[in-house]
Amino acid sequence: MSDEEDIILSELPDDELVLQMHDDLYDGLKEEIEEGVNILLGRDWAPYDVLTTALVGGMTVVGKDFRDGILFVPEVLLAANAMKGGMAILKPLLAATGAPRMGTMVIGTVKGDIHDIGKNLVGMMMEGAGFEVRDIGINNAVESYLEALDAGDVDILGMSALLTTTMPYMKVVIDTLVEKGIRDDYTVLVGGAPLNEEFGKAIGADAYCRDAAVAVETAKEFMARKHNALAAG
Ligand code: B12
Repeated sequence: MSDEEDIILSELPDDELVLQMHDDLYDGLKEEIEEGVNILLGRDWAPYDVLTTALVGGMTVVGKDFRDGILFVPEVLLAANAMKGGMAILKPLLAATGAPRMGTMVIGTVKGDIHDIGKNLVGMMMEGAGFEVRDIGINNAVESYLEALDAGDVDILGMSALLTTTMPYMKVVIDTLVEKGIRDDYTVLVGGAPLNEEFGKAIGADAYCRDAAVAVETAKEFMARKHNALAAG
């Protein structure tokens, strides 16, 4: 039996528990991640801190080793699955802030891209901030974005891309909105690890957001501007 199996998560102090959770995420141990999340919550950690420190922090390590060829797709899938287990516990807590309704966001990952953890996280945080979130999933062609926007009452369009090969597709979607004369009906927010502010500007998005917290702040700012503009007539 390895030392690893002797570790009792609930007996670790916070900082060691977080490091252990990074290891467990790396190893794709979903049950351990769920247990760790519950322990931290039981120790009065804010759900957002559990999310960023224990889960996103762990995924950063996974990302590095994936990039360097130390981890491969099957392992990363397991890590993603463990991460989702933890996120499922946090989701209702992040959404239950009782914030007033802020607006509606359609969010989806672009065509050719199946990464959804970041998108899901943004959706969770937006819900927590009082937005209605319509998540249209992964691998979205321009038609499915249009369909979701057509459903009505949408303020914000959020697009996610994690691959340098799929991020240009965001421009295809925005250009289509322009062609149809509906671009200005929406605030377009874009995000994903390979993007940056310059790219966001170049494709005609309203803003690039580096993480879910920035997404919430940016969305709130744009909603406030919209309300002010409406109030000014
Ligand atoms: C997990 C993962 C996978 C999982 C995805 C599981 C899932 N359900 O999502 C699996 C194993 C399936 C996978 C597959 C592949 N992957 Co991958 N993957 C990753 C990894 C390790 C982590 C991504 C992640 O979840 N991060 C954690 C979240 C929380 O962060 P995030 O996504 O960046 O999101 C935050 C912000 O970006 C922002 N944000 C994100 N979206 C949005 C949207 C809006 C509207 C806003 C406002 C903000 C926002 O807010 C989020 C929260 O804070 C990254 C490494 C990395 N550094 O990103 C590689 C990475 C993205 N993958 C990569 C590659 C190459 C692939 C594959 C092509 C591998 C292969 N050979 O098959 C395939 C592609 C499949 C496809 N067609 O999409 C490369 C991309 C390289 C590039 N330059 O394009 C990366 C960078 C790894 C690397 N360095 O090589 N991958």
